[in-house]
Amino acid sequence: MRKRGLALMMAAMCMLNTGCGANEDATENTTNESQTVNQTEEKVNDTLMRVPDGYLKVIEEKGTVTTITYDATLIDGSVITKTAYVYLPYGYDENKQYDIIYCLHGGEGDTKAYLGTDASPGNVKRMLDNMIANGDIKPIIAVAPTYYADRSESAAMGKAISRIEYFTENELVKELIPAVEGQFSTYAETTDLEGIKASREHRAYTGFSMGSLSTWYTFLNASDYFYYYMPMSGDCWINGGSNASGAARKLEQYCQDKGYDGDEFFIFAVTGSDDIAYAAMNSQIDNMKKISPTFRFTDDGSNEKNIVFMVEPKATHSFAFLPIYMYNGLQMFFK
Ligand code: FER
Repeated sequence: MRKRGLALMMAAMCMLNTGCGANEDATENTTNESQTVNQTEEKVNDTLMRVPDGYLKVIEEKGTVTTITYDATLIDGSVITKTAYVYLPYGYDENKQYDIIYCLHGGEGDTKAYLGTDASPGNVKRMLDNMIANGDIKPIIAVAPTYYADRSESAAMGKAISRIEYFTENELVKELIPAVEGQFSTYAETTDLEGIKASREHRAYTGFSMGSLSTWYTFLNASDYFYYYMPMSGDCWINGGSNASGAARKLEQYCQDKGYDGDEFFIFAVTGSDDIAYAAMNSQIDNMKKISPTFRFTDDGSNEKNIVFMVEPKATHSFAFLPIYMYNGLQMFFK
């Protein structure tokens, strides 16, 4: 505890002093880092809270990971049975209502990426148990589905993009949500579109890498049904690739078309300074700051911020950082 406090103090001093590295260990990066890293440091305006020690351990008061199957209509119109993993918090009670988060894997990931299985629980599942047990967040349901028809599709990037577009426009709201929230108790009183819309303030969406792309697309394709978004390490591609100003323009135009004034959503965007997504994501955010009045990065007195962008020093493009990203993001959600 004392050690962590000291490290945080050093990190804070570090940010004031432009000569030292973005890492907590002030001695590590002094003179030989590239210009890019120094620019990165300037962007690290806030520090992500550390996941407390022991938060990835299996505990007594643990939730369960179960599966749900549902009919999913593919792009070609055929229907297959798909499986999603569902986390139910400790003491889940079908007479209560729960906030819910949908968690999407990356291009090469699958439905086990976040929660694992009940027999072999993943990092995020164990962390949810600990966060809930310690009162960091209220009990929530988490769902880990896939935008692929089957695991064999995960190798081809082009497939991922087309599947993500299709998933966020169709399957997500028309098939997956009704299946999950028809079976488990959320704030959706009914699972038709009206019921899903009415409960949007109790629904979040997150994803890593290509799952982050799917998060931006869910904003663009299904914002009637979700209030909270957590894109992790992935920017909003336009026509299959990064386009920072194009993405900012598209997101702002979408808000204009919807008549949004900025109170309709909250986005926690996050990545690592050494992540392959850093440059593109950072550039998108910079463009959003410049041209998108609907996205409010600061409180201006009368309006609260509706988007936060945080960068974890040294973090690379790895699932290993999901716990710290989600530990921080989840505590900003469902307020
Ligand atoms: C990004 C960087 C990397 C991104 C996606 C990736 C959507 C995906 C990489 C992979 O799956 O190999 O900014 O944004």
